[in-house]
Amino acid sequence: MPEKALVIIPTYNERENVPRIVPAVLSQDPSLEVLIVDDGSPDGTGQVADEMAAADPRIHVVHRTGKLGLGTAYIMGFKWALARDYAFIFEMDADFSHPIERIPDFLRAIENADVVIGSRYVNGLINVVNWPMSRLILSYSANIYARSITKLPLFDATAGFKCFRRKVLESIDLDDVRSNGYAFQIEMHYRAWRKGFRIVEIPIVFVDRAQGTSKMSKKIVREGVWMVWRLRWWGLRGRV
Ligand SMILES: Nc1nc2c(ncn2[C@@H]2O[C@H](COP(=O)(O)OP(=O)(O)OP(=O)(O)O)[C@@H](O)[C@H]2O)c(=O)[nH]1
Ligand SMILES: [Mg+2]
Repeated sequence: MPEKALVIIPTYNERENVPRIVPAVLSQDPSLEVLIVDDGSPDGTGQVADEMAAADPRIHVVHRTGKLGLGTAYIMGFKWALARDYAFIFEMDADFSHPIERIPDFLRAIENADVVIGSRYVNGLINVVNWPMSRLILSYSANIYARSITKLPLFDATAGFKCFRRKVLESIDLDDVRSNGYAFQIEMHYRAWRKGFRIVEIPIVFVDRAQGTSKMSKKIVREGVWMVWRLRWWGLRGRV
């Protein structure tokens, strides 16, 4: 039996995207399964996902009662995966920003790594398509800021398309992870790096969503601004 991989896709109002993205993911490799973590989307995404799961044993869904944030959605997904026999666990957005056809490259790279990150900014290149300049500047400067404060040796510290080897998630205290917005990505990278895991960045091209709406907010940015200081503090104290 080949080792199984789970692609976790958190959703909030992604009704147009879910029926297209899930089959696209599953077609990349027979070892793949999908877990949708839906936060009671008012547009009925959860129901659409349930119908798909009923028709295909490789599709799974968990529901939460309201919009509780991306970070806690992933934590729930990680715990779900660790309670089962998945060897590799992916994070991926539902909005086609992440190039699905690169999943086989992640599976190849993880053979010699513990975490594989799809990076938009490897070697100073900027591989982002269709973002307004303001959003690009925000993301790029957030990366420089996060790197300079935490010393995290990554080009794309806030990347959201990645694959973890199971042991990485097993070794992180998931109940201790604090951040919920895009700081969540920084925090997971930081914790994995501090534990000495092998982190590899592979270049990807990130494309802005075509369907549905963004959940980016000022609150998410604010959380990122102070969270990196907290991580640095934890690092100094040897807490993570
Ligand atoms: N379950 C759950 N999913 C969420 C939540 N917030 C965002 N998501 C999902 O997380 C993924 C990333 O969210 P996006 O809205 O694309 O956020 P973003 O990528 O920062 O913003 P965009 O620029 O619009 O792409 C998408 O699949 C969303 O549906 C949440 O609170 N709960
Ligand atoms: Mg997005």
